[in-house]
Amino acid sequence: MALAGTDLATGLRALVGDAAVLDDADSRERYGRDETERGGGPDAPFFPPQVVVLPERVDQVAAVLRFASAQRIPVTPRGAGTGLSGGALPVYGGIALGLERLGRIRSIDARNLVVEAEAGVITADLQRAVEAQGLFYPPDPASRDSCQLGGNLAEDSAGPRSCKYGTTRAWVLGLEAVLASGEVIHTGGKNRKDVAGYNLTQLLVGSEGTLAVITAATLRLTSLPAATLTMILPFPALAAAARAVETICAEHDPAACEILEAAAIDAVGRLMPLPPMLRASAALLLIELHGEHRDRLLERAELLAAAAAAAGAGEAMVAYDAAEERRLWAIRRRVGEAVKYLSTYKEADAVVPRAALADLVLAARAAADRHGLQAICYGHAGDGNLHINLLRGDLDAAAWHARRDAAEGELFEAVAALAGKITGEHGVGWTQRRYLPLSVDPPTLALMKSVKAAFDPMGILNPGKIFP
Ligand code: LAC
Ligand code: ZN
Repeated sequence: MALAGTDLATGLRALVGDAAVLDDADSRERYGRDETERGGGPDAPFFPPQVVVLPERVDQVAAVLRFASAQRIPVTPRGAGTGLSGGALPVYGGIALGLERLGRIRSIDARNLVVEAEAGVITADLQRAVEAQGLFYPPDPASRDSCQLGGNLAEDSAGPRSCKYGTTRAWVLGLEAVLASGEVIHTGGKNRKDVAGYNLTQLLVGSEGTLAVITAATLRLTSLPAATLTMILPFPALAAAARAVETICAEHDPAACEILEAAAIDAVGRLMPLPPMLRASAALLLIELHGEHRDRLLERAELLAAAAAAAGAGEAMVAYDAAEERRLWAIRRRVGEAVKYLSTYKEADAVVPRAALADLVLAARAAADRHGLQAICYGHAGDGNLHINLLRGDLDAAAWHARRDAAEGELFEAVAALAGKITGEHGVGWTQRRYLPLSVDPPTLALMKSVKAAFDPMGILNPGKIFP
């Protein structure tokens, strides 16, 4: 039996103190949204929790979960709220459990190339802290200046550099997490090898806050690349750019290989000035190379440009210094935000085996065209992962919903036919649940549900997510 708002807040204040519990209208409003389809105003999903709890310590997280279990109250864990699939939305109300105050980097162990950090650490802060010691934590979601480690772990977030270095999960050696019952568990550790029991670490990564609340992680590091090179290859069409990716990745091992179509770049052009050459072509690949010496990378860039030219690319542009590199990457990172300013939109985060990327591009375009919608495509070409944004434009609500659902459904059918998945890095969350059966067969889905029941028998943790 769920408690009413005030009783709930009073009970929680007795456990974790007044300062950690917010139930004023502003806070409930703020924690009732994330970045999912935001910018679209009234269309953006909004589910205010009854109460917001911001613990500072793991024992407080445990106390909140023990209480929520006893009272059968839904708990929605949350990082910075930068998610794009509604994972942090408290769709059944209850408690929004923000981990933002668990913000300590507990240790940087340079001898073992490991960092231990709490869920609320901002990803870019973690990167800067290890980089100050010549070390490197590669995962780089577009939102890295504001998103938090706990959210990255819950969603298995990725970004451009996962092309070479893998997604967040590739860097996780161990976790501290709190179960729905309030028990604190520790999985993995600092060891590079560990087959002592099931790999619960990797089960929790990407579980979208439905199995346990991650409070801290032990992360693997590597050494900072000595040299980097960023280059742009213009193409006459998006599919042509997509077709060039296979060879580039097979032969040149880029750290990042991103694809952008002109409409994505134009959207950013409304927020900031752009170099003219970025506006001149229908599509671009933005590529980053990592290595030991700049000279070697320049030689590699020449080979890469020649291979791309054979696949239809125009003249390549290489960023001449670090400031220019940062500028190009800032443009890329702002695409998601820029699309939000254009129109209400729905984003599909489709991923296919890399060699099928051009087919995915064509399928996305065809699905949008069939239903008279504009689609803006960009994303992580090297991972076969495309962000397909369907825009509402000036359609009325009924037409928009009908066309959006039809186009999206056809797109995901095509993705399944290409042996792809409905989401590569944004998560199933709340917005993509109905499509999960296109990516997971019935016995596998049934097993996932029993895993959920084993971790969270009462279903209090982030209910309403992942499963159709
Ligand atoms: C990006 C986010 C939207 O790649 O995933 O920009
Ligand atoms: Zn992305």
